[in-house]
Amino acid sequence: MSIQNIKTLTDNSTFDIELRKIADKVINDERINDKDALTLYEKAELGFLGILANYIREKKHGDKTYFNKNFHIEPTNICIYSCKFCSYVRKIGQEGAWEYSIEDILKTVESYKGTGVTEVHIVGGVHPKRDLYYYGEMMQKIKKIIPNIHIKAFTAVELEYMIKKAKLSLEDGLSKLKEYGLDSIPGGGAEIFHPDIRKEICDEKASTDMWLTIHETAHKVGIPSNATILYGHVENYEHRVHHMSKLRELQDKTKGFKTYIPLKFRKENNSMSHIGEVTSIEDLKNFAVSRIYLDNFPHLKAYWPSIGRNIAQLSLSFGVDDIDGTIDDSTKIYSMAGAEDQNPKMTTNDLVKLIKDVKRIPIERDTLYNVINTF
Ligand code: V47
Ligand code: SF4
Repeated sequence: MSIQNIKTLTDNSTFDIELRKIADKVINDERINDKDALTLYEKAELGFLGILANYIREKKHGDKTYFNKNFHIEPTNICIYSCKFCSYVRKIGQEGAWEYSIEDILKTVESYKGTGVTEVHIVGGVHPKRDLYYYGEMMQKIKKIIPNIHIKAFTAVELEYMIKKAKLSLEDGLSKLKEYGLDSIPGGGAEIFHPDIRKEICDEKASTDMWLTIHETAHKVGIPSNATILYGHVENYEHRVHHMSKLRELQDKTKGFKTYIPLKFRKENNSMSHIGEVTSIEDLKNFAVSRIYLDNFPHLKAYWPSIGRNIAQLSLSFGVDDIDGTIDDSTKIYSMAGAEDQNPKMTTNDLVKLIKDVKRIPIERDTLYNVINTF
């Protein structure tokens, strides 16, 4: 069904008046408010959401669907915090803990030399003994091996700790990291901003205000970033809208966010397993409402290792225009939490096929969405 048909459908007097008003706003390029977003979550059926979200997606990007050639480095899973949803955290000396040395990491980087990767995504636990200077040295050495690689690294949670440990202000700490080679900041650590839920699932780590301030300061010193939400656990729709409202507000101010990445809670091997997981319908619905609400975010990403390839492919009709990258089996966060892909890895051909199979145009991008190759 096209957007014209949506008009015909909603003009029908039996159609829900609130949903009709929201559809009119979308068609007229007007921003929806928090109450509208809640109404979409609570009342709208999936097909209706898909049409509105797809209308926005195609207006912004046409059929273009972005991916990149990337790999992850997770220097350590040792962390001073114990977020309840985290399946991979370990304490020093605990079975299953890892801490790679800079030499180990450089060996990994060396193995990607000449392969065409454009991005390395580096995140891990907040290790009590590792600091800003350690990670600075690591980044400098990485760039000696692959000078043009984009380093997207450290969640706001890791950044808060390392900058505090270095006794620097946020602005000075981030500027220093930029000098060392930090090019952008990934969206992790956001989880859910509402204080009631944040307290329940990750009480100890960086607060909502701190997460937002770190991203705001990063944007100020010229470091772009992403934003995530961890959804599908104990939060309700109001909490999700509250989360997005904080991001939309900051983006109005700085325009420094590149992409929004909803991350579905995966339940294996963590202390929230009993909660279970939401359905794939809920995943698609959440992508669609995110696309409709976050009008100032250029991109919406479905991170395929977290939801599986099939839902990532379907999401391309629900507002998503980016499916992250090749990954090359280099992240453990989702395999340890029970995601479908136990060894997440896709070749460029796999990604191109996945995108072309749903009649979209695959675009290899760099981290900042400059086009590298159109397929
Ligand atoms: O902040 C941890 C999430 C995040 C679980 O910016 C879990 O391009 C679900 O932020 N179930 C880190 N999620 C990953 C992340 C990310 C991933 C891909 C791309 C980008 C980007 C950022 O992983 C954490 C947390 O929200 N996480 N455990 C779990 N059991
Ligand atoms: Fe540590 Fe991050 Fe896991 Fe929380 S989610 S316990 S901060 S590694």
